[in-house]
Amino acid sequence: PQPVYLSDYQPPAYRVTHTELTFDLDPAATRVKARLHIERQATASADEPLKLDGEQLTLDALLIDGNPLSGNDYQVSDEGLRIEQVPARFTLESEVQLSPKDNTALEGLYQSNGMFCTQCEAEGFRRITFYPDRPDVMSTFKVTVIGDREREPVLLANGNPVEQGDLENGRHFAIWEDPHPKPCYLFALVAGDLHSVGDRFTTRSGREVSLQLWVEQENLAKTEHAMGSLKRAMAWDEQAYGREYDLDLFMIVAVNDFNMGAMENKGLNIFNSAAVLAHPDTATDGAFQTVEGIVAHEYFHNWSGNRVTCRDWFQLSLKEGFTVFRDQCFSAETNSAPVKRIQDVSFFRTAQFAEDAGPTAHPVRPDHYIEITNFYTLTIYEKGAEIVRMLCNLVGWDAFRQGADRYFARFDGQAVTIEDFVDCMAEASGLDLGQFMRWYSQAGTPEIDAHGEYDYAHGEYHLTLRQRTPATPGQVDKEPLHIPIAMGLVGTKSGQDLALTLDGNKLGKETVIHLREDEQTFVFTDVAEAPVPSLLRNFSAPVKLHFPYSREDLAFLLTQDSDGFNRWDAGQRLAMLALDDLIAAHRNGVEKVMDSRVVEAFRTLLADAPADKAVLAEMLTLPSEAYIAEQQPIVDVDAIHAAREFVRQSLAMALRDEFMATFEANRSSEPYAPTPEQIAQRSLKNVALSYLMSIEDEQGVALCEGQFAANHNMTDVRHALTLLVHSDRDDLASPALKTFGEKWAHDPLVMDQWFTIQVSRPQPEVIDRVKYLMAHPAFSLKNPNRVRALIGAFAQNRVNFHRLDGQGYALLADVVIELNQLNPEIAARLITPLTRWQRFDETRQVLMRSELERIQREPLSSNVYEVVEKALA
Ligand code: B3K
Ligand code: ZN
Repeated sequence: PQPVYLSDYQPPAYRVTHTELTFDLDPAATRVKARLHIERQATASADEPLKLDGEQLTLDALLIDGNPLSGNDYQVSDEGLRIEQVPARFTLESEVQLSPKDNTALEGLYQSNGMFCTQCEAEGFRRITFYPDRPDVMSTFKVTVIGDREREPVLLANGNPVEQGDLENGRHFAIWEDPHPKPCYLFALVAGDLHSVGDRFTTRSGREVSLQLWVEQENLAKTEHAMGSLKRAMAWDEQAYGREYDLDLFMIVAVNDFNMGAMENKGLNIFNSAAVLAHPDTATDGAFQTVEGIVAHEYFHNWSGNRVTCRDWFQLSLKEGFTVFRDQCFSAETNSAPVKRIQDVSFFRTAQFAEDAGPTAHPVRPDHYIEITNFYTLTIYEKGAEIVRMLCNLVGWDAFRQGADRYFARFDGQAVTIEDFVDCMAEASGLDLGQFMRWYSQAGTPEIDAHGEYDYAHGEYHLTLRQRTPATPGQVDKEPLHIPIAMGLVGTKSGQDLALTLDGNKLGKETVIHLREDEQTFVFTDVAEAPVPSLLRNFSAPVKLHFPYSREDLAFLLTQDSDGFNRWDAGQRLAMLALDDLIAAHRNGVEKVMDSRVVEAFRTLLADAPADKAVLAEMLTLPSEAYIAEQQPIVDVDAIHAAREFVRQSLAMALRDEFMATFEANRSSEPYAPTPEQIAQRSLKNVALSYLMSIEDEQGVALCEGQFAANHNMTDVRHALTLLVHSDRDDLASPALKTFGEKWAHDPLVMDQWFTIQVSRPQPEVIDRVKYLMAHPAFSLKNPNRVRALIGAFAQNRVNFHRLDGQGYALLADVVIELNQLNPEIAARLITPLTRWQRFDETRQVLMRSELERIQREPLSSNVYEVVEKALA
């Protein structure tokens, strides 16, 4: 497979102004007729051939302006169709045949539970018909769907319904028209036995929009939360960005087999059922929040992605980074803002930092790729969102909003680049964002070494910052970035933020300093008392910041920092210092001793609890094993697990009564609601229960059993079940698992949780459980959610996946090899943990590499090929 380069971009020679499609649906032999209205661009020469993308299609007819072409007039290859001579303006008609039921890759037109559905982004449309499958070709669409009246009573496509009726032989049809020109990756079709829940939304200019959520009958009771989320998102986009919806109808469909979370097809969003269905009995608080966030994300794409789209796939972060930033802000406003930030950053620093430090590291705007599907990454999405967040903070909200208005107005209906977006921000703010653009082209996580000195004699604080970005594959030399660092100086006597004066300018009590050089010193004057600096507040830039904080400094910031995020971060840093010592002790076979400062810090937190219970729950949660691993030069999974367990148990023993009191104080029998207050209370209660269960406290175990049996809501049930299964009390765990599995056997989304809980436990025989569950009748490699729930979850089970006998690696490689044939996109994603082999000890490195090599010897899809090749390079 050959890479595609950004520098090779050429505008299209031909555009499609209007697209007419007719689908005659059949599981094994769907016929697609296309009538494309095509025009040569003024810039292209008359002898420019017409090249259309097309894969796995059987071409049955081809006509230009009504005249059939003969075999000499065109060529069909694995990649598509080429016609040497075409007029400047013409209609091209084609008829192809394809087999949705055999489409296990879930790209293009496929079947899920007997229902027909599509996934076209990025390059799935070429599996539906011959077409210029690139985002800078935008066309209006008219779509006729013909299906079986019994099997497919509901026939949906983008836009507005214009006609429907019956045909012979039990068939019927529906015609849809989408007046907004769109790239073909936003095309969608759904047909099946679906049922809908309806609602309405009136836009602020008075347009009545009909909202429909289409699901299988048994899921009708799980739609309320998504519908509510959609209406909140529609209102938020009007209020925050002045963006209204632009069609009379907005539809969401839930499907069980889906590679990603959801897809923003114009007017017809298609969702993984896991990202849209939620009911208190079946979904956890976390799942409710995910549904809200993804519903909003896909809705926001209607402007950031659909009305204004990407010129080419290198610009993917233009729509994804911006839209993730938008959904993060929305969720922050509807939930607890500090907790949303803590959770996002915590995930980011674990998973994106690891990606940025590994063999598949790439810039937010990559300059080449082999398989674009591999680039729907944390870097494109989450780091892209962090860059947009920095932009917003740099220019300020008002200028950012003006810049966004400009962007939407200027580029409406166009396919544009990241420069176009940043230019609007530069124009609206008057700032020079030249150096800032490096964030898009430079891969790797910048590291900042900071140190500070207080000069008592002059009342000055000198803060020196040095930045460097480590080399990443294909990018050895890095240039300094423009890094905004939000900060304050917290007085050690007063415990208050001190007034900041820099270069004679009075800056208030919090400011943003701009690091642009390799090294810079900032001298704050009139600093009345010795401070502890609070740096990178609210994670103002996606960097690793090192500052030689003492444990006393961190304990101080934990209670005194005015920035909630940094209070949490100080706790994490304090715990990390203790964990580092314990990891070393474990490796050296020395007795482990708990750092009393951590115990005292936790005691203070529990006694003097912050008002936001959700924040407290986060503060009481230790860094995850994955995050701790990220901080180590060589990952020692066993030492990390042992050290973390030791800290958990020490805290539980020392603060047993406090945890018990916290648990009791936060129990509630109120009817479940996914409100921020209830979610906060449940998380705090469940964190306390986790501590009690870590020492198998007798009363704690009874409370855990009771919580499981009470069956009040899935958050509490799942948490209790997880704690039982992860404890050594098999006498309690086995019957609980059995009850749960039998009760929910009919519900795939709950069964996914049942699989995950079992394969995440730390006990070593879990590998056998994974093998046993792979043979379970409810397991299937064809369902991505199930694969993620079982295999994906096992690969996150750090002590067991990284077993020294290599069985964990071998199991994953076996699955990847099989999935490579069925679903290359999912196969390539699943390899990720193996690609991180450089981070482990020699023995594991050898084992991991040999599994990668075993995969490499197979005939590979371009998806898997690209990942393995990078991992072994
Ligand atoms: N835009 C889709 C991505 C789907 C791509 C799958 N290969 C989801 C989203 O970001 O909203
Ligand atoms: Zn998106």
